[in-house]
Amino acid sequence: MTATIEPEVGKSRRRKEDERLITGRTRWTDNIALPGMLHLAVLRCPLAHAKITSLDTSAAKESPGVIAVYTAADLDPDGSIGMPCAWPVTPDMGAPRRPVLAADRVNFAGEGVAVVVARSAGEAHDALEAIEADYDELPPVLDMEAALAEGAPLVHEELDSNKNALWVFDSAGAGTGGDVEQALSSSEIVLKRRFRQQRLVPAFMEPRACVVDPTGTQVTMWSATQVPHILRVMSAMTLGIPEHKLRVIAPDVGGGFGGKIGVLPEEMMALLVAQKLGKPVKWNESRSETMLAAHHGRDQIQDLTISANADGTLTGLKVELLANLGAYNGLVGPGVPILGAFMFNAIYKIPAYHFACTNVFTTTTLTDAYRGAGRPEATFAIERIMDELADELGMDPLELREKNWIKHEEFPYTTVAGLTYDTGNYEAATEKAKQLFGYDELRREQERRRAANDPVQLGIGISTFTEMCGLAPSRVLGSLDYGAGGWEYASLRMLPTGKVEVTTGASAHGQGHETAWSQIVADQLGVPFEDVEVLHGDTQSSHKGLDTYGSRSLVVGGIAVVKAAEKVIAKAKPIAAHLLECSEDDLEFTGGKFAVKGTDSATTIQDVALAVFAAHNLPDGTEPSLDSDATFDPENFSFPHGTHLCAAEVDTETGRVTLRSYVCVDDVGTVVNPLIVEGQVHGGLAQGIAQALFEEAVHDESGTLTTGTFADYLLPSAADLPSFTTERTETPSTTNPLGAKGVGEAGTIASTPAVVNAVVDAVRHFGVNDIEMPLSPMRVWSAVRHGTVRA
Ligand code: MCN
Repeated sequence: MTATIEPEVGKSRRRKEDERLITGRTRWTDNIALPGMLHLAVLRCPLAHAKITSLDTSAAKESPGVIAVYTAADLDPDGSIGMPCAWPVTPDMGAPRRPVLAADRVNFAGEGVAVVVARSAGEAHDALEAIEADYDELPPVLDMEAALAEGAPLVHEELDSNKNALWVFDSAGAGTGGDVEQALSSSEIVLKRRFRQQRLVPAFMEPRACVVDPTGTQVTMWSATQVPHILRVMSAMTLGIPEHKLRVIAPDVGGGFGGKIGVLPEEMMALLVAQKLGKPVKWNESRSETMLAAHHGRDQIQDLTISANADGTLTGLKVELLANLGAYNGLVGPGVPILGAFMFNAIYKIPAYHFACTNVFTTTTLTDAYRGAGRPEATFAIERIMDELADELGMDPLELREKNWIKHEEFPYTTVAGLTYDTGNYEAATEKAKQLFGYDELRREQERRRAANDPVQLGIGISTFTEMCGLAPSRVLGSLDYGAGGWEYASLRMLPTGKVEVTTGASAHGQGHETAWSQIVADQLGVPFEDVEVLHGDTQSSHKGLDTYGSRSLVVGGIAVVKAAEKVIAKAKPIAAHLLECSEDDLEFTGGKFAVKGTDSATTIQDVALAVFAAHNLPDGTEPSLDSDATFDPENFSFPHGTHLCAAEVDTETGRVTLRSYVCVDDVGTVVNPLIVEGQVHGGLAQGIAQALFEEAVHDESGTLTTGTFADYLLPSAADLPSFTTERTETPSTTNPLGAKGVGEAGTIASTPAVVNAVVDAVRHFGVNDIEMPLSPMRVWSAVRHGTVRA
C-alpha cells in the first residue's frame, strides 16, 4: 500500500533537470566526442550580395590536419538540394532554392561557401584562411519598400520580384465581420500609425552545433535543436536518407527561443560530409557566426488604421504589413507574420477587419520564429495604437480598453479574425493588476511631476493582451497551408517495480518538461513524483513527435501524457478486479489504488504492474502489458491572457529610461507548476523589455551586420531589469482536460508595448506620440527635444 499522495499539479516543485543544467554536468552536443571524429569549419562570405568568381581551396587542402575541403560542387554537384520550407503561405509564393553552400551567388553576409574538414576544430578554422575566394559585388537589397519598387535590384535573379507573397484576410470576405473601408469612411475618428518592429537575434545561450555518426546501422545525428522529430523527417526528405536509417538526438539544449526551429544547411552539410567520408564529424559555431547566420526575428513595417466612434467604441481595423524574410524562406519564416493576422484584433470586439501582409526578400540573414513569432508584433501594434486612440479621444487608456474588450460572460467568443476564444476574464486580471500597481496613485504622481516640470517624468504603460498558442489543431494549421500537423505524442511504461517511464514528443530546451510531466503522471497514476522518469529528444526512444515551439508542449504534449495515463489505468483495471476477485464495476481508482467500493480491499497500481510482469495470474486472454501511448490533437488553440502595467521614469535631460515597477497578472488557466510558470514569465518579460529598450540587429548600407557581437548587440542583464511583480488569475481552458493554457511566450508578447506605452506616456506632453524601438537614451532625448509626432 502506498501512503496518500498530495496532488502534484499546482505544486511549486523545483525542476528535476536543474542540477545538471545549472552545473553543466550534462551532455551538450559540443561535449560529444566520438572515436575518429573530424571537425568542420565553414567559410562564410562577408558580402551581402555577390557573384562568386573563384574559389581556390588547393592551399587549404594542404594545411596541417586538413582531410578535405568541399564546396557546393562537391557536396551537391547537381545543385538539387534545397533547405525545406514547411509553410508555403500562398500557392504562388516565391521559393528560391536555399543551397547547403552557395554555388555561384551569395545572398546575405554570412552565407557559407566552403567547408573545411580537419582532425581538430583549430586546424579546420586555421585552414579557412588559406581558401582564396573572389567575388563580384552585386547591389545589396536592404530596405523593404525600395526592394518592392519598380526596377529594384533582385535578390534572386530567377524570380521576377523581391515580393515573396501577399497574404490577405478580410472579414467581409470571410464572413466574420463587416467591410473595413465602409467602417473607416463612416466613423467619427480614424487614426493611422506606422510602427517599426526592429530586427532581433534570438540570443540562446548555447550556439548551434551538430555531430553526425554514419558508422552504425543507422546514421545518428546529435543536434542542439528544438525540433529533433521535424529535423529527422525533413533531413530524410531533403537528402533522401531512408527515415528509418536516421536517428536524431537533441541532448540537453541550451535554449532556443524559436531560433533553433530550423533545418540548417550546416546540419545537411554535416550529414553529407559524414556519409562521404564514412567518419563521424562535428560542426559547431562561434557566437559571431550565430549572430550572422542563425535566423533573426521580427523586422516588420506595420501600417495600422483604426476607427472608432466619439465615445470610443471601435468600428474597424486595417493592417498592412511589410515583413522582411531576409534572403530565403526559413522553415516556417513566411508563416510567422501571418500568425499575427489572428492577433491584431486582440481582446477587442472589432466589427470590421482587413489584414494584408507582403513578405519581402532582402539580402540579409533570413528571419524566422523568435519567441512569440508574429504575435508580439501584432500585440505591440494594437496595444500601441489603443494608447494613441485614447489620447485622441481624451480617454484613460484603460477605460478605452475596457469599453471594447470581450466581457467574461461573452465567452466562448468568435473574433473578427475567425478564432473562437474559449475562456477569459480580462476584468479580473486588470482589476488585480491595477490594485498591485497602485494605478490611481501613480496617475496622481504623474500629474504632480508634470505640473512641477520635474526633469524626471513618470509614464504608465498598459498592455491587456491575449495570444493564440498551443500550436495545434492540425486541421486549422492545414487550412493555413502549414505543412505539418499539430498533434503531440506520449507513451507510458509501468516498470515491474512500479516506476514509470514516460516518453514525450515535446522537446524541452529549458522549459522544465521533465518536472511538469512527472507532476502530471504522479497525479494521474497516483505514483510518487520521484518515481517518474521523462525521456525526450531522441527519435529512437520518443519515436514520434512534433517538438517544442508555439507554447504547445503542455497543452498538447502534456495532455497526450494525460491520455496515455488514462489508457494505463483502463488496462490495469480488469487486472486489478481479477486480483481482488471482484467485478470491474465495483472498483474505483484514486490516489494510485484500485479499491473495492465500500470495503478495505485494495491493490495499488504498482502491485498490478508487478502482477503484469509476472504474468502468472492474469485474466484469460490479457496481454501482459500496461504500456500505452496516445496522440493528442486539440480542437482549438490555447488563449492565455493578462494585464501588464509598467511605470517608467524618463530623465528628460539625458533620455535615460528607468523601469520603476512592472506588474503583470497573467491567466494561463490551470497551472501545473507555479515556479516554472513564474520562471517562464520572468524570462519572457526580459526578452520583451529587451526589444523595447535595448536590442537591435543593424545592417549598414552595404548589408554588413554591425551588431555581430554582444559588445554591439545590447543583450540586457538582470541588472538592467526591474524586480517584477507577477500574479495570476486562473480561468481554466475548456479545450483540454487540465484546463491549462500555454505560458512560454506570454511575457515576451505582452511586455514590449507596456514599456513603450509607458515611455511615450511620460513624455507625451513634449509633443511625442511615438519613439522607434529600441528606446535608446539618444532616441528618447531627441524625441523630448524635437517631438516625434507621426502619422
Ligand atoms: N506550464 C505550467 N502550467 C501552465 C502552462 C505551462 O506549469 N498552465 C509549464 C509547462 O509544463 C512547461 C513550461 O511551463 O514546463 C512551458 O510550457 P508551454 O507554455 O507549454 O511552452 P513550451 O514548453 O511549449 O515551450 C515553448 C516556449 C517557447 S515557444 C519559447 S520561444 C521559449 C519558451 O517556451 N523558449 C525557451 N520558454 C523558454 N525557456 C527556456 N528556458 N529556453 C527557451 O529557449
